[in-house]
Amino acid sequence: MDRTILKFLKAHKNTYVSGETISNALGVSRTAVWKHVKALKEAGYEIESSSRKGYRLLNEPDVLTEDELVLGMKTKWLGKTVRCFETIDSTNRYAKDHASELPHGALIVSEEQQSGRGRLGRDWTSTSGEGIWMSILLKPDIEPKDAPQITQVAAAALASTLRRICGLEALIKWPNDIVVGGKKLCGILTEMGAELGRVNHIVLGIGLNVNQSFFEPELSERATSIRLELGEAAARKPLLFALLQELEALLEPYLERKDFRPALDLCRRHSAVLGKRVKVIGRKGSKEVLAIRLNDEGALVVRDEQGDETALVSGEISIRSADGYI
Ligand code: BT5
Repeated sequence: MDRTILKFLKAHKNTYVSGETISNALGVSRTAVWKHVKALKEAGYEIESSSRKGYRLLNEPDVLTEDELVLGMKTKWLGKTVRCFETIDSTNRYAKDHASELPHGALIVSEEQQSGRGRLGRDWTSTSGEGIWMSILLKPDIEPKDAPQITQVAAAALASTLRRICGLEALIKWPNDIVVGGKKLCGILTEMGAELGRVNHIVLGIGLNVNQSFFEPELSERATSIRLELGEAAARKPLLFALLQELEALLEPYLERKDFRPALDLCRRHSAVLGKRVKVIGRKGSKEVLAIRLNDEGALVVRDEQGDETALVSGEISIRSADGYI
């Protein structure tokens, strides 16, 4: 579909523009305009047509299509190359497989994922049209050991955007969850392609529950959505644009000057675990400790019953509160 006609209608939203005006402005035939408008209507756009006055765009569907994302993106470099899917196995898998041909900052979005991935081979439920399921490809000049900081930058951007745009008390459950009211609203999966000492690419995967009105029994105890929290549906598009802007603003100092401070400050301010007794679950079992602080590298410093302090690096660790999910 020709994006220029949609762009023109958006620029004149709620006012009539004649087929002739559009055809003259864009150098396309009136029949082509008519055909595009028909296709847009079929895609869910509410457009009034009047033989006398022309066309009037009244409402746009909340779809995450390439047209919508390209036309609405407010960032400088993040998400300037966009790939959108109706359905896919996993946007992280796609970003990884196409990492060599896609540029730094490319955005992959799908309305649905059939095999959405969590960490350590776990699944991520990604029902159609109800969330933001996306991956961002980054080609940063950082060392592999610092890759977990990208997860922290994303968590900071998510928490602050969800607070600002949705008014939610979003907290960061180190290292990769955003929780609201003790339930998981969002998960982050950062995967890396690296050689010895050098990062080739990072795939930053974000799954954000937006409009689910219920979850399957195995998730309902611990998962939530923006809709369940606010009691009404939320528009995904403006949220996605705001999130990418915030992410870009926090990534820039980090990628350009290794300045992790702005993201770290947000992670500290909006932490769900600091000052709490938590259970740290690793490969070798679990242990109850006190979460004391995030150090300057973004590692979680915990103190055990003997008073010994350890800095945990995110990798393969999960955290639970002493008596529940958090
Ligand atoms: C995560 O893993 O939280 C990372 C999730 C990343 C998903 C995004 S979506 C776009 C991109 N493409 C992908 O294929 N993945 C990324 P982890 O901390 O391991 O948590 C996984 C656990 O969260 C599961 O075992 C479930 O218990 C729970 N879970 C699954 N789906 C959920 C959902 N929609 N909402 C809340 N919790 C969920």
